[in-house]
Amino acid sequence: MDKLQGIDSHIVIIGCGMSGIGAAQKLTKEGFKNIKIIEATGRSGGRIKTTTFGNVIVEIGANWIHGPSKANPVFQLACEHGLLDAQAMSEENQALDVGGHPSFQSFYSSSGNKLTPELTESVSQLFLTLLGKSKEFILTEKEPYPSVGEFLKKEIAKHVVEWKDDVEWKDDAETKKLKLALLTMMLKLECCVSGTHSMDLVGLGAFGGYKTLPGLDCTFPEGYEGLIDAMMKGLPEGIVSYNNPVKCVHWNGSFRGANSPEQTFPVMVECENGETVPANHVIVTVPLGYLKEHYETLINPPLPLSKVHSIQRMGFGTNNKIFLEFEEPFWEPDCEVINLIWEDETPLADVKPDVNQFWMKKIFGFTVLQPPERYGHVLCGWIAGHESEYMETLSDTEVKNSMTEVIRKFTGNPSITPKRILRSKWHSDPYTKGCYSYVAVGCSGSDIENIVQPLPLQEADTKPLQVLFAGEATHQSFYSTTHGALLSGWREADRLITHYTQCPLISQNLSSKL
Ligand code: 6YU
Repeated sequence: MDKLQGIDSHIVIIGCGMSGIGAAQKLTKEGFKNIKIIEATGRSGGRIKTTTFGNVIVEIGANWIHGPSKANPVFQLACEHGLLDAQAMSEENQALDVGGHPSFQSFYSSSGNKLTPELTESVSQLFLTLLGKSKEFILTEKEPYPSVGEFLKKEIAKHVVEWKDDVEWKDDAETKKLKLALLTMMLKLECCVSGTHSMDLVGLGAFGGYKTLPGLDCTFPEGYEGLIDAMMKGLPEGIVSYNNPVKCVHWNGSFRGANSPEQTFPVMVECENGETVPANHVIVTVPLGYLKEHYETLINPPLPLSKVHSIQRMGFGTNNKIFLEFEEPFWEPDCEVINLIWEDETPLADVKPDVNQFWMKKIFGFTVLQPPERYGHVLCGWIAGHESEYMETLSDTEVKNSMTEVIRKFTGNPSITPKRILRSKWHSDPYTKGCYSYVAVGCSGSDIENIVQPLPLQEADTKPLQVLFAGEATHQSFYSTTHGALLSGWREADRLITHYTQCPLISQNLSSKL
């Protein structure tokens, strides 16, 4: 790759999240000299965001390395930089394959009781089996229902009928009601996993396209942002222009550089502050949520319709966290997850929830930040969808009061009061507009392919690869994850590297320079 040392093409990367940093990392390593990252906010990391909560550190964005094992590049980098604990790096941890699904654990019901394992285990098993089945339609020509939600609910309805005859499921009406309430909670959890308002919005045919890697999900003891800091240290100083939102990417033009008026560039990045940056190539890594809102003005000439339709079809939703700190734990020492079961709920009823009044019912439960020596007594509540977006509009006091009410109701303990609260507000974040992408009803893998296609679309054009697209939503099988984001950044960097190493004219120029 020494040949590339001479290449002085100007490359602008929009967005300094995992994908943008990944692209910059690969390009600089390969010898590209004129790389600039333009970032709207005052920090690197994007949806990887670690902060402090009282005396502890918490993750406002990405939490886990999903599938921490050899094939996961985020895991590899984290190991290289010494950011994980011994257990996360152990061969045993890497070999564990739980299919990427969080565990179900302690179940509290809205009448203040704890549900027994006899009741919860068979329901958890049923749900996981049905979820597994819903991923199989990626292999078939046609799916029986448009969405994962409809499929799961139809299957649940079939099982409810069979419950009468099956010895194992021979239950009284009250137990059946509780089992349906449990399944409702599991659907809410699934909304958090997929980052969607309802599983009725997630396309059944494409659902199995998401791939999991082996390894038991792990966290960064000192925070996910430590990885961003380590990666940033490997980039040239001053490579990022912060607090500089990009307004428009003008392409297919002939733009002169301020410092080199004799040279022309096919692309020009216009920032909100009036700054203009000419470039040979621009890699756009803004989140899909941002792109959905701004594609009409962000790219000029406008995006081809095939891209627009795919951007509109792909799903991008909200999954927020609500951190609560307590003086003392009310949960058992080894508890990792507290699931909340609203006894009056069933997945089989077709009711439209009153989002504003009952938003808190959408929380599927709380994860316990472990170990207590590091985190104290902190719970993290998870809430997806419109209820999550509504929660963002409330004050801290309103959210804290609602959480206090919920916890007292479910534990039957009227004196439990959280000390402190902190929550994420990803939907109101103007440069993200939600959390992560999912394949919505009507979507297929070809929508992701369409979004990825660089501009201009026609390869015959004289100036190819003017605008390239990366970011988690552009990865076929790891969308919604940090490793998907990193791999997408590497993919677009590789596209440019391959372009220059295979382009005969440039190779000739290079050999004459070397
Ligand atoms: C993971 C996890 N995780 C929780 C929550 C969130 C996410 N993810 P970035 O947004 O980072 O960067 C773009 C930059 O562009 C940004 O800095 C902007 O400011 C900037 N920008 C925007 N507009 C601009 C403009 N005009 N000009 C200049 N700059 C501009 N991933 O691996 N583990 O535990 C979680 C979680 C609350 C919000 C997550 C998790 C997702 C990752 O955080 C995310 O993918 C990457 O960080 C994105 O990097 P990027 O570079 O693309 O964008 C079956 C099936 C289901 C599928 N889902 C499976 C579940 C997996 C998802 N898990 C999620 C769970 C949690 C808790």
